[in-house]
Amino acid sequence: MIKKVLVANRGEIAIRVMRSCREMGIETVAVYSDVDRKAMHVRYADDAYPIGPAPSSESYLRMDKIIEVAKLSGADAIHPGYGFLSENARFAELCQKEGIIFIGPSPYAINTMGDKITARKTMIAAGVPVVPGTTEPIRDIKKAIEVIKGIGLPVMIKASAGGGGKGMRLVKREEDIVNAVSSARSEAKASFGDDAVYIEKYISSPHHIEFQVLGDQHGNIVHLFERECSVQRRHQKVVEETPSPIMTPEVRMKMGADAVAAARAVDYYGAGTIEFIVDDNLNYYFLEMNTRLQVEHPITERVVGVDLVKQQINIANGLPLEFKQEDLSQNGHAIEVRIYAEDPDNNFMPSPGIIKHITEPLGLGVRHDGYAYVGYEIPMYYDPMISKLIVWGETRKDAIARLKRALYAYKITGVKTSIPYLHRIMEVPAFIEGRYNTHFIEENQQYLQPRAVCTERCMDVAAITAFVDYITKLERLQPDKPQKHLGNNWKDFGRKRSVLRF
Ligand code: MV4
Repeated sequence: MIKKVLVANRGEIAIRVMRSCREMGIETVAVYSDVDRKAMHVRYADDAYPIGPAPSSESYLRMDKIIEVAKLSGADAIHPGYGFLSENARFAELCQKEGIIFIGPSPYAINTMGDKITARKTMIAAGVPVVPGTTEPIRDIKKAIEVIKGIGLPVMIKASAGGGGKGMRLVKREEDIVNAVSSARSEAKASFGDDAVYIEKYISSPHHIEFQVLGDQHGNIVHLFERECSVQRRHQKVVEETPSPIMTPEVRMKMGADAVAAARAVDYYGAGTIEFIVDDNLNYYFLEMNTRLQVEHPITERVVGVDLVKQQINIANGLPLEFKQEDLSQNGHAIEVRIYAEDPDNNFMPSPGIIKHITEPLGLGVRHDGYAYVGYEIPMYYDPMISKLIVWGETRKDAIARLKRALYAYKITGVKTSIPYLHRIMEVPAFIEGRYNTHFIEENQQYLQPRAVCTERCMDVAAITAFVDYITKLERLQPDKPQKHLGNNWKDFGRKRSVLRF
């Protein structure tokens, strides 16, 4: 049984993984780059080892160094988190070879799903619906034009090694085919070292709905229902919720069964996600499988009541799943928003810097997964996500109200954040009504612009601090004069100073 886990990651996810380890009585080892010496995950772990300079290619992506630290520290398993080495089949293999448990799926499953053309073929063989298109890489441009005429324009040209939008081209006109294929090809070559591209029919206003799956090493696979992830900006998710507001019980059952079939087709074990695009008539198509724990996993944890990291560790230990499909159900509604160190009022420019103040939201139904603390410098080398705010409510309406309450209380100074932008999203009619697809952000620009200053009272910590400073100064200047004129009503002071923008 696993006794010590090396977490090959940083930021909120490293801490998230260590929390479950601690609850399970498992020791933790952190690794860190030079700029992360003072990072929270280093403080949280039982043990911490430096692995190199700031660029991830010289630290968090260095398989050799990470394996070396695992051996040195006596870790018997490695959890890769998300990003970095989490979907690297060679790393999973290397762990195996070195006698270290990789807390994740088999190298075979990672490889098969990592190559989108192979994944499509495998899904077709498994009877899982895929977007109409090709199952072989395009070799001959003349043949490609024939195929596209057969499918009908518009189409998408996609890189087989891609995912997440890289190496992807939308083609609307026949005369653009040749250029689109060649530019997709060269982008794929440059990004992935593999220029294989394929064709899919374009689904015009899709929803992005994904299913969480869990499989053990004995062939048991269950799904933990869906996550609606259509609120995205430049292929970056901004808001995720479960259940999806557009789902029906019938379609949910069918998609869940297909998600399990998709996982079964690669003998999947571990936690994974099947991504579907879904049109307005609830026709759905397999898009890709993510063979890792995802950023948005907490909404599933909250609604289904399962600790996904604990399950990953149990699965890696070879234990059978402790529940069957019929034991699982969705309870209430959860929403997650991602807080980025970016300036939403200045084209989402990254805003690295030192955290001067942070008040995290608390209270009933609120979870905050982060890693920032006062004095910490958000480095510019990694993903600018600083935290995730996850709320639960009995209904979708309750969850939205709770999220707005939590965003109201959430204060970060020192860096710009997307908090005001997230607040604005919660006021968009289409979001409130649950009528949105992947075009939500572009279609609702008018609601998402910075708003006029709002003069509502805001009793934030900055205001209270400013008041106390003010009184202290007065008392120092006039020690004999009781400061009665302001009374002890700091709320007045707070009201005067408050500037709440969202
Ligand atoms: C598509 C599509 C429409 N039709 N494929 C974007 C990222 C990558 N995972 C797949 N993506 C898409 N593939 C076909 N055949 C539209 C998108 C897409 C999208 C998908 C999910 C979430 C947000 C999106 C934003 C733009 C385009």
